[in-house]
Formats: sequence, structure tokens, C-alpha cells
Amino acid sequence: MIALHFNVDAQCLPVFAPNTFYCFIDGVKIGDIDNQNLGKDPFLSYADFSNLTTDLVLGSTQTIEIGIGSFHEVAVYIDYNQDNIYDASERVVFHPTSWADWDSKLNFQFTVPSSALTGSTNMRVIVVEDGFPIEPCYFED
Ligand SMILES: [Ca+2]
Repeated sequence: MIALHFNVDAQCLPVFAPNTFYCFIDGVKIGDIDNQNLGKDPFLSYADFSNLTTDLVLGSTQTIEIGIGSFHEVAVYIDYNQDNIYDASERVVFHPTSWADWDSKLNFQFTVPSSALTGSTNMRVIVVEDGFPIEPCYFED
């Protein structure tokens, strides 16, 4: 079993310009994590919710629900090998374009690898405006 943290700062922190396109994460729900009504703040580009955790069983299939604005790309990374790097192979959700109604909740499923290290593990949830790079360490100046 791994104890999953939500959106903890690992090695890098992404930097995005302030939201100008109603681009936000309004909620994330997975296991015991139910973190709602976060978004709609036009100046929030990154937030640390490392105080929130849930347990995930190795090999289990999980559903993550992500609330977004509209017309966004969605990605989720989990640092399964705990090296503080969100590798491309650790991307568990990738949704390149979401045409969704305003304030939609999207559901994605993924399987926790049996080879994941157990213990405290970080997750990052990313939503960007359609057409932007959706990278865990994206830096926009
Ligand atoms: Ca990693």
C-alpha cells in the first residue's frame, strides 16, 4: 500500500501566468481525498495540499475525479519510485483536450503498479489551457 499525497512539491514547482481563461482545478477526489471548491481563483497557479493523504493498494484500479473549468488539458503524475521526479512513465492520467461544460467533473481510471514503492508518495494534478504544454515542471515567465 502506498500513502498518496495530493499535489506535494517534489523537486520542481511549475509556474504558470495568472489564469486568464477560466482555467482551474476546482476539485480532486481520490480515495479519502475529497478536496473541493479550490479553483475559480484567477491568481492561483500552484497549490500545495500535502496535508491530504489517502492509501492506495498496489495493483489496484483507482478512479480520480477532477473538476475543471472548460476546454482544458488534464494530467496526473504519481512519483511511484519516490525520486522526486515526475517521469513521463509516471503519468497516470493524460487527457489532451477536454471539451467539457463549465465546472465539469471528469473521471479517469488508472492502475497502481505492483512495482511501486510503498510508503509516502507524491501526486501532482495539472490542468492547463488547451494548447499549452502540460508538463509537471512547466515554467512560464
Ligand atoms: Ca519518479
